Amino acid sequence: MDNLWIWLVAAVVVIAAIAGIAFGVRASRSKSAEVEAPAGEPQVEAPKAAEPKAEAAKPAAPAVEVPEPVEGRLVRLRSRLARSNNALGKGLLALLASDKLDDDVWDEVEETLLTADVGIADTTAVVESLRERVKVLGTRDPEELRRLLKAELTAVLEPELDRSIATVSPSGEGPAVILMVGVNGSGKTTTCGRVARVLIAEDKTVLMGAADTFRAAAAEQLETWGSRVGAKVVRRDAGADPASVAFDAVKAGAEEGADVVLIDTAGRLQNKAGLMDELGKVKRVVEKQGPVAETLLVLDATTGQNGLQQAKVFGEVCDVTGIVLTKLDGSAKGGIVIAVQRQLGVPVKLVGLGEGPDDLAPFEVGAFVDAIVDGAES
Ligand SMILES: Nc1nc2c(ncn2[C@@H]2O[C@H](COP(=O)(O)OP(=O)(O)O)[C@@H](O)[C@H]2O)c(=O)[nH]1
Ligand SMILES: [Mg+2]
Repeated sequence: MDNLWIWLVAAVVVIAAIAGIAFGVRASRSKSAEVEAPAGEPQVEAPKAAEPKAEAAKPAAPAVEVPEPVEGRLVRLRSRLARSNNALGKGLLALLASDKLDDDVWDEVEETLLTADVGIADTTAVVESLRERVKVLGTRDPEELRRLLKAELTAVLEPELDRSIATVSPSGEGPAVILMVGVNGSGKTTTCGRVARVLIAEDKTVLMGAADTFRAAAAEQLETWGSRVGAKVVRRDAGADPASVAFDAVKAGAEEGADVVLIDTAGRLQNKAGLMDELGKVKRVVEKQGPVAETLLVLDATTGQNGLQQAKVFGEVCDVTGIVLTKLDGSAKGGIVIAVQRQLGVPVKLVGLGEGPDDLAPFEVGAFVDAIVDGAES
């Protein structure tokens, strides 16, 4: 019995010793692994060392993104345009395909156009002309009617207008200054960024001025775009005089030999006199250094008649040379393009069809009409 006890104790001691040795070996192995890893296992170390490097490089040299080509952008974004304006094209074609094209049908055609925000003058013009041509040609062929409808819509959109964005100063000297105006939330800052992105891709140097000094966030938003696209931004603290920021931006642009200076302005529309004072001053101050090349009015397409009212006020306050119609992707009323152009007598030059950096397209009458009449396909 005694012997058995001795053996048992001995066995426990031996087992404990073996376990202890094993644990010790493991512990020292993992310790040595910790210590040795950097030298002995470079493949493990590599990503560790690379990570902080990549992080450190980020703020210093952000990667400048390259945009998608501008040519054919409207065609690429066609499905968004067609989706949002389905009611217009499909509705009109369905009506024109009616068994009898009587007064009631023509009244409905008129109503469809008015509902799509086309505006009374152009609606009347389109309907009268279409009616006349259908009568003269005596046609009931759907393809022929589609062609006639497209021709009428094209005509009221005035395809002959110059829709290019000026990138050369009218004086021939210094940067081309582009003022971005419009009410808050219409998409001015976004448009500055997206236009800069395209110009930079065309090898132009662009500087942006944050003349919306009413909110600190506005200048930050512009700076974010600036670092993303590779454009320098001139800004001051919130509350600074917008005109002097604009002046500084144009001055810096001239000194640095920038091709284009984009001025992002504030759009408080509390009263016309205030707006006139503010934008008038920005323009006057900028023009001490040379004429403004372009004043782009940014309008939110989803605001409909309200947008037209804004267009009227801005048109009276500043010399608008082009319209940027944003958020056309969210509007079921593509007719606003026709109405706003008519209202101001200046062309729609760019359209926004989403929030992405490449969702701004040059406005092309043909592609637009095809999209709203034919829909997403063909
Ligand atoms: N869906 C859509 N959103 C847009 C478009 N353009 C701008 N936005 C959005 O509208 C909001 C206001 O834009 P912002 O540039 O800050 O307007 P600002 O106050 O005039 O400078 C932002 O959330 C933009 O992303 C567009 O074409 N489509
Ligand atoms: Mg803004």
